[in-house]
Amino acid sequence: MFCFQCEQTSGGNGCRNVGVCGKDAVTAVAQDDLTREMIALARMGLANGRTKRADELIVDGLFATVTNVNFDPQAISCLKDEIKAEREGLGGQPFDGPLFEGDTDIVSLRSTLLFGMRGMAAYAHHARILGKVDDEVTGWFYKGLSELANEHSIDEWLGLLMEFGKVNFRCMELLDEANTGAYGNPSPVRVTYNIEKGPFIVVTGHDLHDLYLLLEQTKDKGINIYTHGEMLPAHAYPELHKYPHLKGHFGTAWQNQQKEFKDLPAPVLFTTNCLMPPKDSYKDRVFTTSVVAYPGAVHIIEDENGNKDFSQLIDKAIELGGYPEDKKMTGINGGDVLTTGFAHDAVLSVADKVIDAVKSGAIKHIFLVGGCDGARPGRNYYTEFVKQTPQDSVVLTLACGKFRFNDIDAGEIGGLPRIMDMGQCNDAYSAVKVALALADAFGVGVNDLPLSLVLSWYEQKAVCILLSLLALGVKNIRLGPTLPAFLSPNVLQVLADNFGIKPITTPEEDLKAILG
Ligand code: SF4
Ligand code: SF3
Repeated sequence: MFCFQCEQTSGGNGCRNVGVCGKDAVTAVAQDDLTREMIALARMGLANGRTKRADELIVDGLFATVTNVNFDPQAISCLKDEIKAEREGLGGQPFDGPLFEGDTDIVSLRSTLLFGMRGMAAYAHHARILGKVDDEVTGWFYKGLSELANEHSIDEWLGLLMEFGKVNFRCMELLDEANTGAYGNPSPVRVTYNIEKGPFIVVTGHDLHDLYLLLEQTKDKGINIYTHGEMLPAHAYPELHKYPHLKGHFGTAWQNQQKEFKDLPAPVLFTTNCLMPPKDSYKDRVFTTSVVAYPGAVHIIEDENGNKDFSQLIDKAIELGGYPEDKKMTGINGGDVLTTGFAHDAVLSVADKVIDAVKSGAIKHIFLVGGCDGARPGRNYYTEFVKQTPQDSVVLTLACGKFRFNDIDAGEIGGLPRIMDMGQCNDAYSAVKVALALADAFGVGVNDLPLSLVLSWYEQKAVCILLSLLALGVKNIRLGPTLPAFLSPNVLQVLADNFGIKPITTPEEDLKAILG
């Protein structure tokens, strides 16, 4: 096996015998075979026309190879066989070209495009489940996968990456339309860390529709629902918030799950990444759905009408019974309340206030501190960075990296909290929308705003978001905790020269450089 798609890759250059994430060689090889089958199907589709089934298989196949999603070689092989059958049925040829071999810079650029597409596939999948598909987005998966099999100059690869970044921005917009169309526009809410006594279920991942289905099926059953990780922003959507048994939030970011789930008297439903190999202490409480899978964990399937039967999960919650008494919990910094819901609609509804505050100097700087969390000790940078931001600045945040600081009470500016959670990683769409609106109001470009992006990455959704930001012309992004192993020195240099992208250093130095 060889895999270097995520930030925790072995030795900072590649996992070779087994993944640091727990992915074994059999699964890794099966994922490479699956990727080759998707390339073959995409080439066929481009030449002879797409089918609805092929559209879905390509999106789901790419999503299944995202880090911490699917650890089940059998599930991966089944997907691969289905894709192969679809291609053969349509008369397409197989593809057995290289994925990660060849000239270092070309491997780097090809891998960047592949990993970006894996991230975008996750977003396209969530949007499709809510009935939203977009021809430009779906069509680009065919184009992008086909291009992986073609030879290109470095400039051509960079052109493809920028084109992809724009399409991924459209895909995030599509998912925003899907989520807000189904569940309303998020509005700011305070979410408790307290767990009430009695049976409960924890839901993690990004799929709001899965949460909705479960809320419906647990109505009036005496079972409470708590979000975990990237599901936190669900509380802000009116059509989900209205369920009185959606009570609060449990736990912090994904890398703490083995510790946090150990003694949990409740089952956990994984709707997406990041799933870690479950420890024996809680293996029987892990339930997966959609493209997430782990050998031995109960997998809940979707029927032909798009429904899911969660009765096994519900029975498990009743069997485990929850805590005998209400339980007080806190975040990493000891806070017991989280706020979320500052997506584009909420922020733009107070745009006048924000603009006035910037004009008057009450808000001197806006930071976007967002992205993935992970296990590396260096990620403490983000906690310290936020703690050291001056009182006359605002911190916008999104994705799961925020659990390092979102329970800190950082105070308010002009009635707005200083730390504002815009949502999940895909809500980077909201951040861009707000930035563009501010730039418009001030009659300047985005790069001329008193705005700095300090991002953390771990898996491939961060890759597609980064490419979108670059494609939109956002410059001087600080990225950490380490730079991607799949970016070769030459490719990195091009990104530094063209976009001013730079690695994080220390909170003190970076703040000084930004504000000085
Ligand atoms: Fe290694 Fe990351 Fe690939 Fe897992 S996803 S095998 S940790 S590079
Ligand atoms: Fe987190 Fe896995 Fe990336 Fe959606 S849940 S941001 S790491």
